[in-house]
Amino acid sequence: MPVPPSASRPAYPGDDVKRKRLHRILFVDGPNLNVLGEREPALYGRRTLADLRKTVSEAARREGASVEFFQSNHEGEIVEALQGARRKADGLVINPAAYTHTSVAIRDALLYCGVPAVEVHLSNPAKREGFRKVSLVEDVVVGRICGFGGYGYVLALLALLDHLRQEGDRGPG
Ligand code: CA2
Repeated sequence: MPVPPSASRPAYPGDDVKRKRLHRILFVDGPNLNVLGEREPALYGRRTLADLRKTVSEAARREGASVEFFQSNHEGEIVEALQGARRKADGLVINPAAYTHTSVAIRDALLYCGVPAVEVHLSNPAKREGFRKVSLVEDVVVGRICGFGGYGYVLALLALLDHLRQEGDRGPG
């Protein structure tokens, strides 16, 4: 005769497992990254943005995170994506591309967004022209990953997830 479920025992196997929500990570790419792989392979590699996204999605699946991607050549659209991420994302990986060096608007939107962010660059801007040595977002992100090509996007994901897990371990108090 079947035993009725009791308060001390789960009704079904696995019912007692507390499932954690997946971390939702938004990847934001700035101007000209839509044509990645088409020119300047010595600087940026031969892989397209679609290739990088596939590799990132595979890493996210292994890590148990969910990822979304956004790219725009327009500063205002990037600002709006960051504003929207305030309630929808747990973390951001952002390559602001040329806007890294110029955009107060993107910096302000990152601050408004308020979620932990990692700045990523395919090249190492510190080894390039003087104007690329300035980042207007470097002090509002958790950290930066530069100079590892497309693999930097995976490194950024892993570093961000580790940061979010440590934040979770500390708990909201
Ligand atoms: O190294 C990076 O990831 C950069 O953010 C790339 C930007 C550059 O302005 C930053 O200083 C560093 C450039 C984006 C991509 O530009 C392309 C140029 C030619 C062909 C394909 C992409």
